[in-house]
Amino acid sequence: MTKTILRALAGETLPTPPIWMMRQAGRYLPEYKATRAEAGDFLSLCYNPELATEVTLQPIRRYGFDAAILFADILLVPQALGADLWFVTGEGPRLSTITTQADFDKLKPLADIHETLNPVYETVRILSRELPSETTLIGFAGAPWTVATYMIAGRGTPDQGPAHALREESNALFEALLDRITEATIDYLLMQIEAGAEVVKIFDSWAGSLKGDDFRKYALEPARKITAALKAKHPSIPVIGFPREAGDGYIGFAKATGVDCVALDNSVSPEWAAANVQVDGCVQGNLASRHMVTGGQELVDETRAIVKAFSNGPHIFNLGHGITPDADPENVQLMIDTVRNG
Ligand code: 1CP
Repeated sequence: MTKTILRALAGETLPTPPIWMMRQAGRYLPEYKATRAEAGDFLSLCYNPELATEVTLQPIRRYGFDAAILFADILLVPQALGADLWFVTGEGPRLSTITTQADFDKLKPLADIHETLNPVYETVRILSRELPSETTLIGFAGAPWTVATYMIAGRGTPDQGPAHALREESNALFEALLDRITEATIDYLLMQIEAGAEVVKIFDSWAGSLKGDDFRKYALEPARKITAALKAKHPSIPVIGFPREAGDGYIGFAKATGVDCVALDNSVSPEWAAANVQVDGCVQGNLASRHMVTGGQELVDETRAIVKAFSNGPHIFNLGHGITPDADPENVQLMIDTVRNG
C-alpha cells in the first residue's frame, strides 16, 4: 500500500486528506523542550542525530501524523558554506553578514559543505529505519532567496530590506550568492534523498516580498533549477514548493517550477486556491496557526471548510505556516480528529 502522502503527491484525490504540520516538532510540546534541554541548545540538537531523530519522532508518537519532517533548520546551509551562526534566546538567529565581494569570496567551496551537514544525513538514515511503515519522511531546505535574506542581513528581517538593497545596488554579487546557495541546496537535498528522504520541501518563507520580474527571477527560477536537478537524478521523488505569501504568484507556480505540490499560506482562501492552484495538481495547507492557540468551534469550522474546499482534488492538510510555541497540544488533536472524522 502506497503511503497516503505519496498518493496525494502523485495526484490522487483521497476521501480523507493526509495530514502533517509545519514545525510539528517544536516548543509547544513539553517532550521537545525536554530533549532540547538535554541537547543544550538548538544547534546542538540539529547536529545530534540521535536527539534530532527523537524530536522528529515525538509528534508522530503523540499524534500519528502521516508525515515526519526531518528536524534541522534552513540556516544550516549558510553555516555549512562558512557563515557564523548562533541563536539568541528569545530573539532568533544571528549570522555573519555577506554584503561585499570579499565576504562572498570567503565562503567555502561546495564540496566542503557536507563536513558540516553529515550529521543531518545520519539523522535521515536513522529516521528512515525507525519511522512507522505508513509514515512518509520529508526532507527540506530553504529556498535560495529566503536563505540569502538571512545571509545578507545576518538575522530575520520584517521586510527583507538588506537583501533587497543588495539586489538593487550590487546585483551581480546578489546573483552570485543566490547561485551558490542554489548549488549547495541541490547537493544538500540530493544527499537527503540518498539517505532516505521520500519527499523534499523547499521553504521560500519570504517569497512574498519579491514582486513582478523579481519573483520570476529569484523565486520561480531557483525553485525550477533545484527541482530539475533533483528530478534528473531521482525522478520519482516528489517536491513541495512553498512560496509563502506569493498571492497571485501561486497561480501557475507548479507548472513554472515543476514542483509536484504547492504549499499555501493562510492569506489565500481555500476556495480561491482550489479554483486557481489545485487545478494544476496537489496543494498543501492552509489552516491559520492561530487556531492552534485559540481552539474551539472556530478551529473545527475552519478545518472543515478547508477540507471541503479542497475535496475535489489532491490535498495534504497542513497549517499555513509553523505552529507557534504558545499553541495548546490539545488543539492539534482536535484539528487531526476533525480532518479524519469530519
Ligand atoms: O528554540 C528552538 O527550539 C528553536 C525554534 C526552531 C525550530 C523548532 C528554529 C529556529 N528552527 C526550528 C526547526 C525547523 N525550522 C524545522 C524543523 C521541522 C519542523 O518541525 O517543521 C523547519 C522545517 C524549519 C525551517 C525554517 N527555519 C524556516 C522556514 C519555515 C518557516 O517557518 O517560515 C525558517 C525561516 C527558519 C529560520 C528560523 N529558525 C529558527 C527560527 C526561530 C527561525 C525564524 C527566524 C525569523 O524570525 O526570521
